Amino acid sequence: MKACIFKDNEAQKKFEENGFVKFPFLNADQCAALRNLYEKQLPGMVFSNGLHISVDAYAPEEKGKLKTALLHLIEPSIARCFKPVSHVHHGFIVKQSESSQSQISAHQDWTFVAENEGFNSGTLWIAVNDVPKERGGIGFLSGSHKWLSHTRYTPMELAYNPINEHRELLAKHLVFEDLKAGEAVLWNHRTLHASVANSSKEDRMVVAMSLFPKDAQLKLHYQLPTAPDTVGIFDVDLEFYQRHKATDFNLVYAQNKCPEGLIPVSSYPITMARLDADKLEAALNNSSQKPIETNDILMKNIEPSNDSNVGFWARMSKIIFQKDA
Ligand SMILES: O=C(O)CCC(=O)C(=O)O
Repeated sequence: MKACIFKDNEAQKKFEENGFVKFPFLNADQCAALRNLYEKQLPGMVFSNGLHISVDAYAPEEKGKLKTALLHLIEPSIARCFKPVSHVHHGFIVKQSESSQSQISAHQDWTFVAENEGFNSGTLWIAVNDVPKERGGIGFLSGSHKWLSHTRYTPMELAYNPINEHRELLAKHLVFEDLKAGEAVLWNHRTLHASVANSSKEDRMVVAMSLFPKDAQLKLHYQLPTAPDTVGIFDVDLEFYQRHKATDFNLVYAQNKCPEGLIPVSSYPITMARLDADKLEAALNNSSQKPIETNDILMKNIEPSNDSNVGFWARMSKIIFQKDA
């Protein structure tokens, strides 16, 4: 990998091997201060199906204030655990107690850096209270960052991802991590992950942000409205994702424009490679003996399916627009 993220070699090794790693991150005082911040934010938090995601619920100015308040408490831990990193997309991800619809289905996160040049980015997901599986816990498909190596682009309502039609199968192989308050997980944005509904009697309080090495340029991968079989790559500044919500890109696309009138620095064609369900299942069942190779599970000579109407992104649209996607 071009740039290491963790100072601790063991954590870095696990992150590279498995695509996620759990580690101690906050002390008890930091957790207590974050719980206070959460209590102050709670009256203004918008929930849908028991789920609040600050980065998609708040306006840019509110996001900026929350980022400042969070980093004031968290920055010492970032400096302790990580080599020089940049971070974007700061906020709470809350699941209300006994919210039977608050699950998030299996997905990968967007591409934020030049992964093809060896850079990696990830989500830092910090448990402010204990997060066992039944409190909306999170699971990962170990090693999937290595073979699900395609880019993930916007607008999310249009984007093709070969995992879309295999979510249920993939979800059967997730490894769930119980977190204690103050522990965190960093996962590679390529790693397939999902979280279950909160069936416990306590709200789940998590703080999350996206993290990447300081020397990596932040990118936006956006399907070009003027050439819809092509994804444009845009260099964007560190406040770009604070100025935008995930759903903004679809609105800009509908106007036949690029976000903020930006010009792509490069582009690539959308390939629509599909995965063969039987080969994928066999590879997943056999993955402790033989690492999965993308080429071994690709479907040959089959018409592509662009079913983005299921799963995480459809769910996000539903949450954000308050309607069926
Ligand atoms: O907070 C959760 O339950 C899941 C979050 C997630 O999947 C994400 O941030 O990509």
